[in-house]
Amino acid sequence: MLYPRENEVRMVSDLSGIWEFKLGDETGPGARCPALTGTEVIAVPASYNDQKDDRAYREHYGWVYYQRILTIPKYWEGQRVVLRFDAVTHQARIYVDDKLVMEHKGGFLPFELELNGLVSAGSSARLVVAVDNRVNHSTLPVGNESSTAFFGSDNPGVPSVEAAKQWRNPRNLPNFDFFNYAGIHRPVRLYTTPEVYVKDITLVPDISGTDGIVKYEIEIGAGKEVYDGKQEKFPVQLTILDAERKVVASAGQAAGTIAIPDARLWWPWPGEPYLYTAVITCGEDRYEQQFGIRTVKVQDTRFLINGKPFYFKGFGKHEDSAFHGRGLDQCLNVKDIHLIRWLNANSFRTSHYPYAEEMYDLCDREGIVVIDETTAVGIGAGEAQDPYKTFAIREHHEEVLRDLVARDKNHPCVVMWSMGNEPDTEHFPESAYEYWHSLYELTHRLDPADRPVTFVCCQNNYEKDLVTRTMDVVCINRYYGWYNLSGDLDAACYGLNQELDFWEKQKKPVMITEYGADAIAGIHECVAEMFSEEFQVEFYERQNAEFDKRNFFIGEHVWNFADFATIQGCMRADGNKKGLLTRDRRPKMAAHYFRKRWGKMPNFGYKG
Ligand code: BDP
Repeated sequence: MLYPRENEVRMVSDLSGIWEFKLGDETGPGARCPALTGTEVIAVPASYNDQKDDRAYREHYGWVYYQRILTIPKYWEGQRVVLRFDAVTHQARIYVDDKLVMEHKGGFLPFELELNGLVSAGSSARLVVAVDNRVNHSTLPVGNESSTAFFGSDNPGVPSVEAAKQWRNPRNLPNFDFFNYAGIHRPVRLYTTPEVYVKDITLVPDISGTDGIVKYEIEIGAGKEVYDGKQEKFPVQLTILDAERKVVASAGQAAGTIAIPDARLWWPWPGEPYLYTAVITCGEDRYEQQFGIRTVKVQDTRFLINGKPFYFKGFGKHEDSAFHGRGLDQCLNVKDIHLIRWLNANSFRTSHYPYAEEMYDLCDREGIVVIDETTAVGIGAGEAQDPYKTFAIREHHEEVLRDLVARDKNHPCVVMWSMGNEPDTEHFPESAYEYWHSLYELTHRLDPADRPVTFVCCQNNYEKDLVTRTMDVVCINRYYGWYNLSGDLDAACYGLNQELDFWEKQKKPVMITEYGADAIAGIHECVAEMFSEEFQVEFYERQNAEFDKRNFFIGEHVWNFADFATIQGCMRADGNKKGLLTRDRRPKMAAHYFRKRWGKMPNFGYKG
């Protein structure tokens, strides 16, 4: 799905601002939704949870309602008018003048609908967005339906959410470790296109000698018009511009291959992340799509970008900040990109969901490498239940993969897809293999550029796990010295080395996608113990020394870039404190340590 961009023929109107808001309950709205009364104010985009200091907001369970008037200007007559939601978490029902016009499941990817026929140019309509924040065994991310909550609400006296309702307010029991923020998290926009319009663009770059080669495909959509696909009626024109907007190549078909002589490549920072622009015209429409010329390939135990062995230095992150919750915050995104550079890092994973499109645009431009992850976090329910046989998630998971690849396929910053985080691969290894391996094949088929595909594996019995070793890159989350062998870094390094010996035999590239220790900023000790800043530094120093000895080891992503909000619980003091930075982006000692370490490590050839 193309990002809405304004130009000489397309208009974009951002509906961000103050909307009306009302908490609902577990009974969702039906086919009709009458006007809301007795509303409160709410900012869009942002999570609703922290906008009012009220437990009812913070811990809400079920539906909420957003309302505003939308107006289609008279001068948009004759245009296709589209209402686009970048992300509504987790489930949305859209009403135009009382009537249900669209439903969408999944809280981190865009969806849109044409308003032509619903609201005419020169008139207004009442827009209501109903949003459900419930997570359970049929949603991604996954919520618990019994007392096996991830952190916190783990009460052995509560056999199920249903039973708990007898004496406790119903609540979400996330099977993931980030606060279950909800609401309209990203912009809502109206945009126009001519009736015959550029619907989609696929650009697959390659390198041949000094030339850039781009395989392209342009899909044309038609509103009321009948698009017959014939060149004569709606000729498609593709023009490639360099960064100075000089024409470097052009073609007159909707699909083909185009060469860019003496191309400048997209390199991760501090290399030059050079971007070209594809300008597509068809009939009256015009759309511009930026892209980079770069290749990605896994070869033996190496991860190659433009043919050179890349070493990942960076983090798992979250979209998370004070007041906004998980809502888009462009200022924070720019700050984070600058901090990533300050730390001399080169990459991050969009743990544990697709991020806002604006962040990928920044990463394209600033040369930050991204591992793009789906919302599949928390698939597992212990040894008593095979999640792959009992959770109704497969169809939705496929849909998320499809929509994610369709949304992000043209970003040069995206170098690998992560199908999910820390599912159960240990208790039901065969089921897990069946599930993940078929999705792995699907993802390869979905991506026209055929990027490497992986998923991120939980600390487990790695000998039993049949899936992780079959991924293009083995991505492991490990907490030796924290959740196990707590505080004992000698034993932690021993355990880690045992495991690295195992992975070495698999002859695959391996990276650590999470490792870390909580450190509460300001706690200092001479003899480093858990939760102090000194312990966090020592934890990383010791384990990094082990990674440095291993040739097949292609990257280190610390957990986490910054402290972040989680559900309250006895394992969390005001959230997860494993950040190198505090939640308000102040560096802990470990940030200074990594800044020095990464400053000395090249992007390419670190392991020869
Ligand atoms: C890992 C999860 C991550 C958590 C982290 C932690 O992937 O989401 O935040 O542990 O416990 O298991 O800090």
